[in-house]
Amino acid sequence: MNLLPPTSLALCMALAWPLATHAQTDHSGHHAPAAAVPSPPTPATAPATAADASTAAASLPWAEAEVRRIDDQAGKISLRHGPIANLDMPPMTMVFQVQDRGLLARAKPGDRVRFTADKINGQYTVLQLEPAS
Ligand SMILES: [Cu+2]
Repeated sequence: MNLLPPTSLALCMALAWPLATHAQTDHSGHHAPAAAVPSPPTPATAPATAADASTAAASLPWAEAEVRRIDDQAGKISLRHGPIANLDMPPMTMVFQVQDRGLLARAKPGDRVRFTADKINGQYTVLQLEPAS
């Protein structure tokens, strides 16, 4: 008579604890992956191709150039440019596409400018352009 209560209590505890811990780990195990994914390297590699055009512009290194020619109709600009780090390009004179033709209004032949450029759809394209100070 004296042994029953402790035993059933111990049994109760033994059953309750594992259940409680299982329920907790199952739960957090369910939520943890979804919440943890944004911080590991996954997002860093994902934007590589998709978000190139918009997000990359902000992080591209600026290069310097002198404007040689501007073709408003074709949306092209000829630049005698310095090294372009992200394109691994040495100084040269060449023609770029311009992503936004409004940029062409900000420069005229002979102007010193600074600009960012990237290869978009196989074409060297100016993304940002402003007068060099
Ligand atoms: Cu070039």
